[in-house]
Amino acid sequence: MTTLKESLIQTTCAYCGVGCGVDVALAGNQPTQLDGMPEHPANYGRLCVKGTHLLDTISNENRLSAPEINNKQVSWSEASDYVASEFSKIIAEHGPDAVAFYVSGQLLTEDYYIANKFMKGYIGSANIDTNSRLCMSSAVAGYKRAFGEDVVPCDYEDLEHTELLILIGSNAAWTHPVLYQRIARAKRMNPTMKVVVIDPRRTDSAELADRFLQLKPGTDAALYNGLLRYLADNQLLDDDFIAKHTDDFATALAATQSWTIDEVASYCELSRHEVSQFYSEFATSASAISFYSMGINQSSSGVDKCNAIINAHLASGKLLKTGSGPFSITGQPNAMGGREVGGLANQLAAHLDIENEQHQSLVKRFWQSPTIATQAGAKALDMFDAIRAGKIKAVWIMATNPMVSLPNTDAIAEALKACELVVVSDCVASNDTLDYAHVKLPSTGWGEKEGTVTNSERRISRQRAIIAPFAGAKNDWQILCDVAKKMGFSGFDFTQPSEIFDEWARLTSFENNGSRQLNLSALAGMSSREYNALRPIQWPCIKGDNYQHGQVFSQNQFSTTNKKARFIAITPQLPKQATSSEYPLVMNSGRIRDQWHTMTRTGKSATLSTHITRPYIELHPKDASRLGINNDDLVRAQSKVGEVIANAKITDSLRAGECFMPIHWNQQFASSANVGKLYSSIADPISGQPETKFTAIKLQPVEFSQYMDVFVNKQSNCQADLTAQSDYWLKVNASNCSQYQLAFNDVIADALYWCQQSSGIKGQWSGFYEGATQRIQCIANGRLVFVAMVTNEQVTTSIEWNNHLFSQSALNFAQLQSLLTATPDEEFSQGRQICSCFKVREKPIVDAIKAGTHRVDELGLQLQCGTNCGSCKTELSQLIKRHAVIAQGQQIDVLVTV
Ligand SMILES: Nc1nc2c(c(=O)[nH]1)N[C@H]1C(S)=C(S)[C@@H](COP(=O)(O)OP(=O)(O)OC[C@H]3O[C@@H](n4cnc5c(=O)[nH]c(N)nc54)[C@H](O)[C@@H]3O)O[C@H]1N2
Ligand SMILES: Nc1nc2c(c(=O)[nH]1)N[C@H]1C(S)=C(S)[C@@H](COP(=O)(O)OP(=O)(O)OC[C@H]3O[C@@H](n4cnc5c(=O)[nH]c(N)nc54)[C@H](O)[C@@H]3O)O[C@H]1N2
Ligand code: SF4
Ligand SMILES: [Mo]
Repeated sequence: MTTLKESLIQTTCAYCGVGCGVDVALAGNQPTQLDGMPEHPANYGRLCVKGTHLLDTISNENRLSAPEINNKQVSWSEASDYVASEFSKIIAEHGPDAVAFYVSGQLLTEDYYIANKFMKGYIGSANIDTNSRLCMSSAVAGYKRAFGEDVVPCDYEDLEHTELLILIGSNAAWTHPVLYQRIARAKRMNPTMKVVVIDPRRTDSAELADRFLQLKPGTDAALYNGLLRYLADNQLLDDDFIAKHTDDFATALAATQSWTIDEVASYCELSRHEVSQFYSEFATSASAISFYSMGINQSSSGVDKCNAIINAHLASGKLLKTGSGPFSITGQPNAMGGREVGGLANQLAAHLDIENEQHQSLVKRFWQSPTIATQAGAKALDMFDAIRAGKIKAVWIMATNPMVSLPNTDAIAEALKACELVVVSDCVASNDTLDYAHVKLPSTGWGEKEGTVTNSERRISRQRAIIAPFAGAKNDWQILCDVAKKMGFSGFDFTQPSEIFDEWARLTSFENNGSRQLNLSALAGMSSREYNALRPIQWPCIKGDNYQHGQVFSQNQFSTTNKKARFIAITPQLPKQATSSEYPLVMNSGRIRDQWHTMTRTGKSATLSTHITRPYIELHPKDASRLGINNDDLVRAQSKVGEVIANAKITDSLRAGECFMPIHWNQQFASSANVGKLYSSIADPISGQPETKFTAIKLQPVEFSQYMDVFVNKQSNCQADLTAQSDYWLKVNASNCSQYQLAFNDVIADALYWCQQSSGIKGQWSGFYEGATQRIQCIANGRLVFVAMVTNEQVTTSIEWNNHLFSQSALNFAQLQSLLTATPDEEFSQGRQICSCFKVREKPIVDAIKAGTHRVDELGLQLQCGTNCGSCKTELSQLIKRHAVIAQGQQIDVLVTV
């Protein structure tokens, strides 16, 4: 017997900006196991639930095997000829600003570098923007204003050494779980460490909080303005730091004069005590970190919020010291890489300024390029406006799905429809944006690509291929280089990513002379072998410098002309999409634990899709009772620009008057659940980041005349689109079947006939009534292939149970009986899946809690839940709080260990 050669490849997780290292074991060419990389400084072996299930997502399902022009397959050579000639034609006729690239923080640095070089140095326009505009651009602008350069002045290690960790506008327990677990561990090791969570919603992240400040949405700048005033009023400033290393303190302080504790408390809708306690804790803690994310950035005044936070750290000297600093956490795996290479329309590569003549000349000379962009291009929202107005005539979208992620979806659809040429490079065959593509270019995806990414703490790691590229797919940098060469441009003769990286590293140090922190000179000149073997490394990494790699702003020297940091005077602003009597509720949006963005990848994993199986709108019990909405009812949310429908989830974790909806579901999975439809195209005037955490809506229950819960066996060869004839639908994927939850405005007279006709499945069909409910099923060759339940109110049965039934070659009598009565076996009626790694459901957990297990770790010992990736520990903690039977005088939070 021959044994397959075993090997191990080290790569980086495809998802969030924590940038965890992963070890993939291969037998022959097949990945067999995936674990956290023990020595990677981002995660030291840990992975969250998404990282743990990465191998589930590298299936060949939904891939394009060749490029397509107008839905017709063509060769790569035809495709790149076409894109090159169409772009050239449009540029010749209308100038370089008539074309645009819309790229993504999910590209690798090498891809991103080429895209930027192509547009800014060769096409000669700055019309290249990225989905990081929707994500990090406020943070970028905030750092740039304060420090003169977009530099995150903290490391993950700081999280372990801080006395006060402020999670503000971040649900890290779900979005950056490995960092959250790291914070949880630090807190256990240092009981004096305090955690404050600031969010209008009580999220899972609040489980760790000593204090939870449930502020009014959009008021964070006032909270931090008040903090600056408090520090000054109580002589708690770091006068020495302010004097030596900063400018403009007096004006920034003057802008805070009206923000007394009382004023802040009333504006933020917090109690006076909550505010003063937070201020005094910040002032008296030896160190403090403000860990911020989308609750701060995605705002019409996001940049000011970032600077209000930075101001407080500058004033107290709580930065550039262990355990301190304003720490903006990046979302995507390579949002930081994009910021470095100039993926945003208002910057050049290597942190150089687009409107600075010296910088323009520096980049142009380095590239020896025919031209260089000299003014900012269109930021994402403006780019799509310009497309709609016909000013931009060709757009090339790479690795992002704007039909879901940009606000005001209907306006984006209009733009794409109006555009002469829409080119989309993606690693899936269908998503909401590909529907509008004239040219579809199949890219390689995670696991097939080679290159680098930079994480939230400026650490560069290699992504390495673990499998061969999917047939027909090409790397993004290659696709770009092919087109650039066909447009007649030199400077794109790269044969491998190491050559691109080398050029990139050299650019960062070219005429740098200490003026920019972003310097990778120690990584320039690597051979391809050295590049392949590159270990995770933080920038700055300067050749021959005895100063430690990764140390920024040493001796408090910032990147401004006089080396001083700048205070910014902040006038807090409320969100622009304000409520009114017609639209009285607020809609907030964000992420869930087990899905990634538009679900093109995590949606492929049956395990990840089981934690939360459908889109929902959270609302407060008071609003629910006022509007006559019950839990699970279908509800319609309408704003000025669009509407969505999803199931209601009533919870007091929100403030009354506010709702929340996840961002993930889209037209591939549901008829109308894309929350982006509700937001207007309103953005921060400086960063251009859209306000996608706050819009005004009205909510009402929706009723249909008939509902159908359908399960179709994947082996049934059912090609028909069951959703086409329904008025509302939701699709959920499992390994053996797809579930369709359908609803109809008009009753279908003969549902059995409808199912037969719509599915096109041949077999033994049967249907019977129990009261108003009709159950329909079809068996083909002894195997169950179709099940439907037709009702006059929305009901759904367990997808896991149906999935299990579909896996059987023939059903036994008991299974047939249970099917007829729609009663799942005991095993499948255990409630929601809480722990995705060990598939532990709610019921056994609650039983154990009621029987006296009141610690998360003890639940793990009994049931295994939470003992692998730990992403569910916060939910376990919530279940303990909800269900523990507590003796009088006992304190529950002593028993909960996250
Ligand atoms: N599971 C999962 N993880 C992810 C992602 C994913 O899709 N799924 N995406 C990644 C990406 S790209 C990003 S950008 C990050 C985002 O990571 P986060 O920013 O942590 O995630 P969000 O859920 O978008 O929003 C965070 C919180 O902001 C709160 N918020 C809303 N308005 C306000 C406000 O006015 N003030 C304050 N203080 N808070 C407010 C929301 O209630 C929400 O709880 O997650 C990354 N990680
Ligand atoms: N309302 C609301 N809207 C939001 C947000 C919010 O909180 N609320 N968050 C915003 C934020 S922070 C973000 S980051 C965006 C994310 O939004 P998007 O970037 O639109 O979401 P993704 O689903 O990650 O889209 C990535 C696409 O790239 C493809 N892809 C993956 N890898 C590769 C690759 O290597 N090459 C190529 N060519 N394609 C690839 C995937 O198949 C997918 O189609 O959403 C934003 N929109
Ligand atoms: S925290 Fe999770 S999603 Fe983020 S990089 Fe690590 S394993 Fe991947
Ligand atoms: Mo993001």
